[in-house]
Amino acid sequence: MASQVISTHYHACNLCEAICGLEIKLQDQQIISIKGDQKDPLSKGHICPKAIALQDIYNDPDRLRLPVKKTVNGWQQISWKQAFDEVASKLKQTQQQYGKNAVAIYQGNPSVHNLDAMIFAPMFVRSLRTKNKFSATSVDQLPEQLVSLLMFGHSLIVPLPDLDRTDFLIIFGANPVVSNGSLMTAPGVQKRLKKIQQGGGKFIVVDPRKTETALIADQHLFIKPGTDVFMLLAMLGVVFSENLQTLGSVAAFTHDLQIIEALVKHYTPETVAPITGVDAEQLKSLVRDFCTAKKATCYGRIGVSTQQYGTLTQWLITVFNIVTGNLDIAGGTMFSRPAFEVLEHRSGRRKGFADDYSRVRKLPNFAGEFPVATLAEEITTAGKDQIRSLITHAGNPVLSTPNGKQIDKALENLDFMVSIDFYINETTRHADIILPPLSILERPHYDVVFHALAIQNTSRYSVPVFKANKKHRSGAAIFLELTWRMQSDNWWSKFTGWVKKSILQRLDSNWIVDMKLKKGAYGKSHGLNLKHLKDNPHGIDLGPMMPCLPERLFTVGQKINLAPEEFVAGIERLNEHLLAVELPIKDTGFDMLLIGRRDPRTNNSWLHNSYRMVKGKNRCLALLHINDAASRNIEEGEVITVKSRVGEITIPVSLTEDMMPGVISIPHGWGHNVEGANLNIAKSHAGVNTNILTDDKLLDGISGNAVLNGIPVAVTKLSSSLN
Ligand SMILES: Nc1nc2c(c(=O)[nH]1)N[C@H]1C(S)=C(S)[C@@H](COP(=O)(O)OP(=O)(O)OC[C@H]3O[C@@H](n4cnc5c(=O)[nH]c(N)nc54)[C@H](O)[C@@H]3O)O[C@H]1N2
Ligand SMILES: Nc1nc2c(c(=O)[nH]1)N[C@H]1C(S)=C(S)[C@@H](COP(=O)(O)OP(=O)(O)OC[C@H]3O[C@@H](n4cnc5c(=O)[nH]c(N)nc54)[C@H](O)[C@@H]3O)O[C@H]1N2
Ligand code: SF4
Ligand SMILES: [Mo]
Repeated sequence: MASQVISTHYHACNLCEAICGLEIKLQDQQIISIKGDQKDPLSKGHICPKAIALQDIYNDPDRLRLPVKKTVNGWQQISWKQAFDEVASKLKQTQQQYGKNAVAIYQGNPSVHNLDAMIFAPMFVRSLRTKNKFSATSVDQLPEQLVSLLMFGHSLIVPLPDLDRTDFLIIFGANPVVSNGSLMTAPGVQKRLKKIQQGGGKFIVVDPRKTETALIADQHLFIKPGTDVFMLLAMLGVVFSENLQTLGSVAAFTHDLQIIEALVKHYTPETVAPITGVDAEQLKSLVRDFCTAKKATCYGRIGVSTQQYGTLTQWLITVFNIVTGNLDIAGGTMFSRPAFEVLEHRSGRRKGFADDYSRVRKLPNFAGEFPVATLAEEITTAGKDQIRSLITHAGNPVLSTPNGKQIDKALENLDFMVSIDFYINETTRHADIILPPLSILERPHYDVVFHALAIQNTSRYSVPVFKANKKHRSGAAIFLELTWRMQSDNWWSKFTGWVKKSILQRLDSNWIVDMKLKKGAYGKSHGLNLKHLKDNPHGIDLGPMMPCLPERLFTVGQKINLAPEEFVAGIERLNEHLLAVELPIKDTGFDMLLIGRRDPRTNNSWLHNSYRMVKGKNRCLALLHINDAASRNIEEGEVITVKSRVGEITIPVSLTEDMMPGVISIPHGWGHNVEGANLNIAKSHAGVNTNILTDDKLLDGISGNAVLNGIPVAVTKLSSSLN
């Protein structure tokens, strides 16, 4: 008989950047409800439809709990000892035969949502001594981080829109009503946006699609994909030509305003309108309204980061915030002060960008990593330092990185691949061994990254909801064991037997969280430590963002570099680049531009194994303007062919007036219909991999970030492309 005892647990949702607090009720060790924690000082009860997927992941029979090995008879469970022995021996064999750089690692997005990975993965990565490191950064926020590095001196000083106190917000290329916000941890973002309006403020969306966010905005401006840089140049042009510039509180330590003025003066709303599609008068009033608002902030995200001028666009957004006097003031663009400090002084030996170049395509590294768009060719191109073995951690590059077919094929060429992941999916099916860590509800959590990106300073620690089975391993244990084995030729090898075991046990994440909290900004002032957080399971409010410049700058002389030379040179090359993009479109019939989107019940590529997330009508659809459909004789619901330089897919279409004509939108993360993956997704809901179309050769020219928006494609009716 079921016991009546119901227990209540508080835990963070780690699926997206909103880091909502959850109230989870259990009966007989079964989850009976997942609700928003009303007392969480940041999320205040907010959750989205994805939160319940945590229950499905926990219960999912397809989720691996123990290591598996690929054999001629399929996947077989093996012991942890055998798994670690074989992984270490294979990786070392590659190193001995071909050198350290022949082993590569790719870390996916959930790595930054995972406490164990944040603390222990870096040590493991260092133990490999390879320069072939890759991550989801280069299909995501690389431009923002590069801008922060060159302007503020550190890649983690990320400017955040002070949503709760602003009067005027411009959003470029983000759809926070669906994505729940990114590089802007702001759970319940829709409520916060509505509050701006209720207080008499406004927000405006600039996007090639009239999105869910645009629908509730005060104004929506359609923009041609990839042309935001021109719109921003013209916006800055208006600031200077109408003499609206002011550096405000950052004037005393901001360099090079005159370089910006000289750079933008050729760009007027009228000259850029034919490129961007944005009406000149509307652009002018946007700038004037922004400059007359008391507190204003301009924010851009994935749609402007993962495009051809991603870095320049993110740079100009930050410049726009600065030269209108809105940096480091309440209601403008500010910086967090997290309880767990993420800014560390670097040695100064390396600058963190372009310290090294990739072997095949000579792409610059950032924070020690190369752009993932070059991973496939680094595996398939023969020569010294060719990648022979690969480790993937919490990632699915086959579905998430450009030219998906190419990377899928390249993974077949590896001598050895190990994945640290709990699903056999489109990528990990190529692994020889899979090492599964505990799921989120079985492990403690402190959000190192997203507290640091939150628009309100708070701190919260979650104890595991479920006690882990002793036979299973945490991510910390996996990384420590692998580090120990890969470092066996140095100091770590001196420790053996119980000494090693006790070091491994003591070195859990909790100890480090406690130390960091005590040493951090609120250690003394608020008595913040692990015990204090355990005693306050809803989390602790540490107040709104506060002005913190120039103290928080890491640049030489603590100055803001308004005009880093790499970016200025980028603008000077802009016109040449534009020609280069336009030409292939005209020559090849790729006359439409592909962009992406997200769906409320998806999380990149990996929640689709939860039936509750995919049920209902198929949502992996191409969105097309009715006129583009009419001119191609395409009807609602029909299957169309979309073709790019590198690939071709077929996908059902949904017709709308909410798309800019000439633009097609397809969500990423789908395409589960492949052989060898052990996922329980019906064919009708497997969707299509849009990254078969994105081009690994099309990159943001400055950072090497992948271009995932603004891909030239040809769109045809299925039958007409078959003849
Ligand atoms: N066309 C297009 N492509 C895109 C984007 C786009 O907008 N358009 N967006 C890009 C962006 S922003 C991102 S962040 C990337 C994401 O790309 P990736 O990071 O490569 O892919 P994910 O889908 O996040 O991969 C999740 C994997 O992590 C595993 N996982 C989940 N939690 C854990 C954990 O705690 N530990 C371990 N070890 N594994 C775990 C899951 O089982 C799954 O296999 O996709 C990018 N790709
Ligand atoms: N439900 C759900 N939430 C998620 C995720 C998910 O997969 N599902 N993924 C998480 C991750 S990893 C991230 S990084 C964040 C991303 O969060 P967001 O940045 O909000 O991402 P999107 O919702 O894809 O919004 C990008 C927008 O850019 C627009 N766009 C495309 N090209 C251009 C262009 O050239 N110019 C302009 N101005 N706009 C353009 C698209 O139409 C789209 O509306 O979301 C996170 N949250
Ligand atoms: S918004 Fe993000 S963090 Fe909040 S419940 Fe949904 S997936 Fe989880
Ligand atoms: Mo992302």
